[in-house]
Amino acid sequence: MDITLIGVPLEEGAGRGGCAMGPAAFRLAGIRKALEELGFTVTDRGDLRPEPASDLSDRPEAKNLPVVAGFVRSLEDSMYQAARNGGIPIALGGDHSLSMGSVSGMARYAAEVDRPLFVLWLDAHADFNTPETSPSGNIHGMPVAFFSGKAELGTILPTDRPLVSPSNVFQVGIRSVDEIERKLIAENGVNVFDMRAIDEFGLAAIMRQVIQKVTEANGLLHVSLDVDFLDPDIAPGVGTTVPGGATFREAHLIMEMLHDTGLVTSLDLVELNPFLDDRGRSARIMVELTASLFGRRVLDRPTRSA
Ligand code: DIR
Ligand code: MN
Ligand code: MN
Ligand code: MN
Repeated sequence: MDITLIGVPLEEGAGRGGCAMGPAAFRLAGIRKALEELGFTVTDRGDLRPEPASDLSDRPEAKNLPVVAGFVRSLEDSMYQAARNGGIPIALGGDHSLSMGSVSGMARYAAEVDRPLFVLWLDAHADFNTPETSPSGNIHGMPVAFFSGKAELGTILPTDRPLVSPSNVFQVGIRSVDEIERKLIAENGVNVFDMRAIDEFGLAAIMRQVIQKVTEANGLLHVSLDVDFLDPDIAPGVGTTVPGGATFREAHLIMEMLHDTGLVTSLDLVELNPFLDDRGRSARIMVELTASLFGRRVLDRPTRSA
């Protein structure tokens, strides 16, 4: 099986700079070698070099739209092409606005092979703002609304592109949602498992539900991992830390359970800000989690139930 790495040095969707250094930090933390050791053939496509979209203009409620749009267009096509060539694309971010492109590209591929696309959104935030509801104007708070067709952001991508139904989006780890955003996720039927749900039911029970839904529908599964899903004590290298995040073991459990299903067909690693990191710890934990997702395990046998 082939894995394609796509660097996306985009930081203009976030409120502060630094995410553009993310792809370099993932490479330095050894993402390629970790995947090769698991038996994958890895192609690193280098970093995308987008053309800022000259047909779109900057506006206060969607900051840096032309730059974000340039990356999104380019990534949409790169993800689609990599999947179409039979590989698993991994977007190395870059801020979370890049998921407008990665998810849309996978939605195009899913429509072509006539299978539904599901998205597992691992994040402290719901990222379901629109230019009208966003308190910050930062586009990294809008990607889920965008690929669901609920955020009007001009013609970043064709309006007749395949969308993802919000009911096919599973959000896990959520603990910071804006006031109007809260109404939007409820109205649109996004499946939200907040930190309370994790505390109350445990991640294994939540993941079994997600896995069952995707399996029953014969779906493709895109995983979008925001560094701030993790507790800031273990992953400080992100601009929007929120206390009370997932632990090291909780995050690994998700990855290990997903690996056993073989459902995952694409991945985003986003919001890593190496400028804020502590000696590469956050980059390394993201690489470790990626290795777990693609099959690194402690023992060479299926986990037994106790
Ligand atoms: C906040 C913060 N909800 C916003 N969002 C994100 O600006 O829309 N922070 N995604 O990482
Ligand atoms: Mn996010
Ligand atoms: Mn976040
Ligand atoms: Mn592991």
